[in-house]
Amino acid sequence: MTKNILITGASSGIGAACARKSVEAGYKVALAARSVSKLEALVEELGSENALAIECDVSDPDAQLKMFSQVLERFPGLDVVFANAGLGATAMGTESGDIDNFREMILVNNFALTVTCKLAIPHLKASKGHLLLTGSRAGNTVLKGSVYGATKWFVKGYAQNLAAELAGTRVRVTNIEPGMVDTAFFDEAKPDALRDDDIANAFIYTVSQPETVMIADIQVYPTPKN
Ligand code: NJP
Repeated sequence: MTKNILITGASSGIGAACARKSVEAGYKVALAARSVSKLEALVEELGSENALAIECDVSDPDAQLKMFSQVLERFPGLDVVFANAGLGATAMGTESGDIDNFREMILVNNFALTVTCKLAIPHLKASKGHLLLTGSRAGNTVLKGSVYGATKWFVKGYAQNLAAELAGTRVRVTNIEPGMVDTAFFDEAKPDALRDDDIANAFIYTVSQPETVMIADIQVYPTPKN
Protein backbone atom coordinates (compact mmCIF):
# COMPACT_ATOMS: atom_id res chain seq x y z
CA MET A 1 0.00 0.00 0.00
CA THR A 2 1.33 3.44 -0.84
CA LYS A 3 2.17 6.00 1.87
CA ASN A 4 2.52 9.77 1.84
CA ILE A 5 5.73 10.78 3.58
CA LEU A 6 7.09 14.19 4.64
CA ILE A 7 10.85 14.35 5.22
CA THR A 8 12.60 17.40 6.66
CA GLY A 9 16.29 17.80 5.88
CA ALA A 10 15.66 16.06 2.55
CA SER A 11 18.10 18.06 0.42
CA SER A 12 21.08 15.78 1.15
CA GLY A 13 22.44 12.86 3.13
CA ILE A 14 20.09 10.69 5.18
CA GLY A 15 16.92 12.57 4.23
CA ALA A 16 17.61 12.39 0.48
CA ALA A 17 18.54 8.69 0.71
CA CYS A 18 15.29 7.96 2.60
CA ALA A 19 13.38 9.81 -0.12
CA ARG A 20 15.00 7.71 -2.86
CA LYS A 21 14.30 4.41 -1.06
CA SER A 22 10.73 5.55 -0.29
CA VAL A 23 9.98 6.15 -3.95
CA GLU A 24 11.59 2.80 -4.82
CA ALA A 25 9.18 1.24 -2.31
CA GLY A 26 6.20 2.88 -4.07
CA TYR A 27 5.65 5.73 -1.60
CA LYS A 28 5.11 9.45 -2.33
CA VAL A 29 7.46 11.97 -0.73
CA ALA A 30 7.37 15.65 0.21
CA LEU A 31 10.92 16.95 0.54
CA ALA A 32 11.60 19.92 2.81
CA ALA A 33 14.81 21.92 3.32
CA ARG A 34 16.23 25.36 2.59
CA SER A 35 18.25 24.40 -0.54
CA VAL A 36 15.56 24.58 -3.20
CA SER A 37 17.83 23.76 -6.13
CA LYS A 38 18.91 20.49 -4.46
CA LEU A 39 15.29 19.60 -3.70
CA GLU A 40 14.24 20.36 -7.27
CA ALA A 41 17.06 18.18 -8.66
CA LEU A 42 15.84 15.34 -6.43
CA VAL A 43 12.25 15.79 -7.60
CA GLU A 44 13.52 15.68 -11.19
CA GLU A 45 15.32 12.41 -10.40
CA LEU A 46 12.37 10.82 -8.55
CA GLY A 47 9.61 12.08 -10.86
CA SER A 48 7.19 14.89 -10.09
CA GLU A 49 4.37 12.33 -9.81
CA ASN A 50 6.22 10.87 -6.77
CA ALA A 51 7.91 13.83 -5.11
CA LEU A 52 7.26 17.42 -4.14
CA ALA A 53 9.89 20.03 -3.18
CA ILE A 54 9.09 22.44 -0.34
CA GLU A 55 11.41 25.27 0.63
CA CYS A 56 11.31 25.49 4.42
CA ASP A 57 13.60 26.73 7.16
CA VAL A 58 12.31 24.48 9.95
CA SER A 59 13.54 26.88 12.64
CA ASP A 60 10.64 29.18 11.63
CA PRO A 61 7.29 27.78 12.91
CA ASP A 62 5.32 29.83 10.34
CA ALA A 63 7.39 28.28 7.55
CA GLN A 64 6.58 24.84 8.96
CA LEU A 65 2.84 25.67 9.04
CA LYS A 66 3.12 26.60 5.37
CA MET A 67 5.09 23.38 4.70
CA PHE A 68 2.25 21.26 6.14
CA SER A 69 -0.39 23.11 4.13
CA GLN A 70 1.68 22.66 0.92
CA VAL A 71 2.00 18.91 1.55
CA LEU A 72 -1.70 18.49 2.25
CA GLU A 73 -2.64 20.49 -0.81
CA ARG A 74 -0.71 17.97 -2.90
CA PHE A 75 -1.29 14.73 -0.95
CA PRO A 76 -4.66 13.84 0.61
CA GLY A 77 -3.18 12.76 3.96
CA LEU A 78 0.11 12.07 5.70
CA ASP A 79 1.13 8.58 6.81
CA VAL A 80 4.71 9.26 7.83
CA VAL A 81 6.52 12.37 9.06
CA PHE A 82 10.29 12.18 9.42
CA ALA A 83 11.77 15.04 11.52
CA ASN A 84 15.31 14.62 10.28
CA ALA A 85 16.69 18.14 9.69
CA GLY A 86 19.72 18.79 11.84
CA LEU A 87 23.25 20.08 12.03
CA GLY A 88 26.43 19.39 13.92
CA ALA A 89 29.04 21.34 15.83
CA THR A 90 31.51 23.63 14.12
CA ALA A 91 34.00 23.07 16.96
CA MET A 92 34.34 20.41 19.66
CA GLY A 93 32.95 20.82 23.13
CA THR A 94 31.60 23.75 25.11
CA GLU A 95 34.74 25.76 25.93
CA SER A 96 35.97 25.79 22.31
CA GLY A 97 32.51 25.83 20.78
CA ASP A 98 30.83 28.74 19.05
CA ILE A 99 27.80 30.36 20.69
CA ASP A 100 25.94 31.03 17.42
CA ASN A 101 26.41 27.38 16.52
CA PHE A 102 25.01 26.33 19.95
CA ARG A 103 21.92 28.45 19.22
CA GLU A 104 21.41 27.00 15.73
CA MET A 105 21.90 23.38 16.87
CA ILE A 106 19.37 23.77 19.68
CA LEU A 107 16.96 25.65 17.42
CA VAL A 108 17.03 23.11 14.57
CA ASN A 109 17.83 19.80 16.32
CA ASN A 110 15.40 20.42 19.20
CA PHE A 111 12.97 23.36 18.93
CA ALA A 112 12.19 22.85 15.21
CA LEU A 113 11.79 19.11 15.78
CA THR A 114 9.13 19.70 18.44
CA VAL A 115 7.29 22.04 16.06
CA THR A 116 7.36 19.41 13.29
CA CYS A 117 5.96 16.83 15.70
CA LYS A 118 3.24 19.15 17.04
CA LEU A 119 2.05 20.03 13.53
CA ALA A 120 2.24 16.39 12.39
CA ILE A 121 0.21 14.87 15.23
CA PRO A 122 -3.35 15.71 14.05
CA HIS A 123 -2.61 14.29 10.58
CA LEU A 124 -0.94 11.17 11.95
CA LYS A 125 -3.81 10.56 14.38
CA ALA A 126 -6.16 10.64 11.39
CA SER A 127 -4.03 8.15 9.42
CA LYS A 128 -2.82 6.04 12.40
CA GLY A 129 0.54 7.05 11.06
CA HIS A 130 4.16 7.13 12.04
CA LEU A 131 6.48 9.82 13.40
CA LEU A 132 10.22 9.28 13.06
CA LEU A 133 12.94 11.46 14.59
CA THR A 134 16.64 11.45 13.81
CA GLY A 135 18.50 11.05 17.07
CA SER A 136 22.08 9.83 17.19
CA ARG A 137 24.57 7.51 18.73
CA ALA A 138 25.78 10.80 20.28
CA GLY A 139 22.51 10.76 22.26
CA ASN A 140 23.48 7.42 23.81
CA THR A 141 26.93 8.16 25.06
CA VAL A 142 28.96 10.76 26.93
CA LEU A 143 31.07 13.01 24.69
CA LYS A 144 33.12 15.60 26.55
CA GLY A 145 31.36 18.98 26.54
CA SER A 146 29.36 18.16 23.43
CA VAL A 147 26.39 20.46 22.88
CA TYR A 148 25.53 18.47 19.73
CA GLY A 149 25.45 15.24 21.77
CA ALA A 150 23.17 16.90 24.31
CA THR A 151 20.75 17.96 21.53
CA LYS A 152 20.50 14.28 20.60
CA TRP A 153 19.98 13.23 24.27
CA PHE A 154 17.01 15.61 24.05
CA VAL A 155 15.72 13.73 20.98
CA LYS A 156 16.03 10.42 22.83
CA GLY A 157 14.04 11.63 25.85
CA TYR A 158 11.53 13.54 23.75
CA ALA A 159 10.82 10.52 21.51
CA GLN A 160 10.01 8.45 24.60
CA ASN A 161 7.85 11.20 26.13
CA LEU A 162 6.00 11.65 22.85
CA ALA A 163 5.38 7.90 22.52
CA ALA A 164 3.86 7.99 26.03
CA GLU A 165 1.69 11.00 25.12
CA LEU A 166 0.48 9.29 21.94
CA ALA A 167 -0.18 5.88 23.50
CA GLY A 168 -3.67 4.75 22.54
CA THR A 169 -3.82 6.94 19.42
CA ARG A 170 -2.21 4.28 17.20
CA VAL A 171 0.46 6.81 16.20
CA ARG A 172 3.87 5.17 16.37
CA VAL A 173 7.07 7.04 17.32
CA THR A 174 10.56 5.91 16.34
CA ASN A 175 13.92 7.39 17.25
CA ILE A 176 16.47 6.48 14.56
CA GLU A 177 19.95 6.62 16.08
CA PRO A 178 22.73 6.49 13.48
CA GLY A 179 26.38 6.07 14.19
CA MET A 180 28.70 8.07 11.94
CA VAL A 181 27.36 8.41 8.38
CA ASP A 182 29.38 9.74 5.45
CA THR A 183 27.28 12.81 4.51
CA ALA A 184 27.62 16.57 4.10
CA PHE A 185 27.22 16.72 7.90
CA PHE A 186 31.04 16.47 7.92
CA ASP A 187 33.40 18.74 5.99
CA GLU A 188 35.61 15.81 5.00
CA ALA A 189 34.83 12.30 3.62
CA LYS A 190 34.37 9.52 6.21
CA PRO A 191 35.32 6.33 4.35
CA ASP A 192 34.88 4.08 7.40
CA ALA A 193 31.44 5.44 8.25
CA LEU A 194 28.01 4.16 7.25
CA ARG A 195 26.46 5.17 3.90
CA ASP A 196 23.27 7.24 3.88
CA ASP A 197 21.57 4.22 2.26
CA ASP A 198 22.28 2.16 5.40
CA ILE A 199 20.03 4.50 7.37
CA ALA A 200 17.48 4.59 4.54
CA ASN A 201 17.23 0.78 4.72
CA ALA A 202 16.44 1.06 8.44
CA PHE A 203 13.90 3.79 7.67
CA ILE A 204 12.07 1.61 5.11
CA TYR A 205 12.16 -1.40 7.45
CA THR A 206 10.63 0.73 10.21
CA VAL A 207 7.84 2.34 8.19
CA SER A 208 6.88 -0.89 6.44
CA GLN A 209 6.02 -2.74 9.66
CA PRO A 210 2.36 -3.60 10.23
CA GLU A 211 0.25 -1.09 12.21
CA THR A 212 0.50 -3.34 15.26
CA VAL A 213 4.30 -3.03 15.44
CA MET A 214 6.11 0.04 16.80
CA ILE A 215 9.89 0.12 16.61
CA ALA A 216 10.66 2.58 19.40
CA ASP A 217 14.36 2.96 18.82
CA ILE A 218 16.59 1.74 16.01
CA GLN A 219 20.36 1.99 16.41
CA VAL A 220 22.41 1.62 13.23
CA TYR A 221 26.15 1.65 13.83
CA PRO A 222 29.20 0.83 11.71
CA THR A 223 30.49 -2.66 12.53
CA PRO A 224 33.38 -2.24 15.01
CA LYS A 225 36.77 -2.99 13.43
CA ASN A 226 38.42 -3.97 16.70
O1 NJP B 1 23.58 15.58 7.11
P1 NJP B 1 23.33 16.58 5.89
P2 NJP B 1 22.89 14.20 7.52
N1 NJP B 1 15.78 24.08 7.97
O2 NJP B 1 24.11 17.79 6.22
C1 NJP B 1 18.79 20.19 6.65
C2 NJP B 1 21.72 13.31 12.03
N2 NJP B 1 22.90 12.48 12.22
O3 NJP B 1 22.05 13.64 6.48
O4 NJP B 1 18.33 23.39 4.65
C3 NJP B 1 15.57 23.04 7.14
O5 NJP B 1 23.58 15.89 4.60
C4 NJP B 1 19.75 20.37 5.48
O6 NJP B 1 19.10 21.07 4.42
P3 NJP B 1 19.38 22.59 3.95
C5 NJP B 1 21.95 14.80 11.98
O7 NJP B 1 22.10 15.36 13.28
C6 NJP B 1 23.90 12.46 11.30
O8 NJP B 1 23.97 13.38 8.07
O9 NJP B 1 19.15 22.53 2.47
N3 NJP B 1 16.44 22.07 6.92
C7 NJP B 1 19.97 18.94 5.06
O10 NJP B 1 18.95 18.52 4.17
C8 NJP B 1 20.67 15.26 11.31
O11 NJP B 1 19.64 15.39 12.26
C9 NJP B 1 25.00 11.64 11.52
O12 NJP B 1 20.77 22.94 4.36
C10 NJP B 1 17.63 22.17 7.54
C11 NJP B 1 19.86 18.18 6.37
O13 NJP B 1 19.24 19.06 7.34
C12 NJP B 1 20.34 14.10 10.37
O14 NJP B 1 21.13 13.00 10.79
C13 NJP B 1 25.06 10.82 12.64
C14 NJP B 1 17.94 23.21 8.41
C15 NJP B 1 21.23 17.78 6.89
O15 NJP B 1 21.76 16.89 5.96
C16 NJP B 1 20.62 14.35 8.92
O16 NJP B 1 21.99 14.70 8.74
C17 NJP B 1 24.03 10.87 13.53
C18 NJP B 1 16.96 24.20 8.62
N4 NJP B 1 17.16 25.26 9.42
C19 NJP B 1 22.94 11.69 13.33
N5 NJP B 1 19.19 23.01 8.89
C20 NJP B 1 26.15 11.58 10.59
N6 NJP B 1 26.05 12.14 9.37
O17 NJP B 1 27.18 10.99 10.96
C21 NJP B 1 19.65 21.89 8.32
O18 NJP B 1 24.12 10.09 14.61
N7 NJP B 1 18.71 21.37 7.51
